[in-house]
Amino acid sequence: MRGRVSDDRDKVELYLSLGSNQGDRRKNIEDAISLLNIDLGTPFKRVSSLIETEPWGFESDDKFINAVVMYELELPKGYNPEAEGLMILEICKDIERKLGRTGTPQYDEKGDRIYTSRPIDIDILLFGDNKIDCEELTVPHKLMYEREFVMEPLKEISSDK
Ligand code: PH2
Ligand code: MG
Ligand code: MG
Repeated sequence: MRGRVSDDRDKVELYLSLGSNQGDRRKNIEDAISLLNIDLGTPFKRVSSLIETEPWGFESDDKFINAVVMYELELPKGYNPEAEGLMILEICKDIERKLGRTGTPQYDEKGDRIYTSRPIDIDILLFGDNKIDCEELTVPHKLMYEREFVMEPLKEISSDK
């Protein structure tokens, strides 16, 4: 029995970005984390400071509150990263809907995303060392390195220092 749990399971760090620029922004972030704790089946391991940021990539008078949260997931050795990543994505989308996010993503004629204000956005930044590139999900997040509102809180709590 010795070390049974750690022998057949991998610890995987999951970093999520949280952003809100509508409604009670702090409460939206806190509620999202509470729901993630439940749906991911474990309390978060680390959370960054909540920072106020200017909208990036679109114009709005409504500033964001942004944060990054880290979960340490225990997954079976040999787990399928894409399948697991898509399950996590579904959890994030479900919580976004629960907290009042509506509508589907819109794109301009060049195929770039048109951003709009939202009560909550939850994005997967990093999922261990996994690289995922499928229609629904790209990990590491494609634009994270260009976004200060992601990198500043990520650096604050990163294990990779
Ligand atoms: N999210 C975006 C686009 N622009 N700007 C800020 N400041 N914070 C965000 O979370 C954010 C953004 C797309 O998801
Ligand atoms: Mg986003
Ligand atoms: Mg998103």
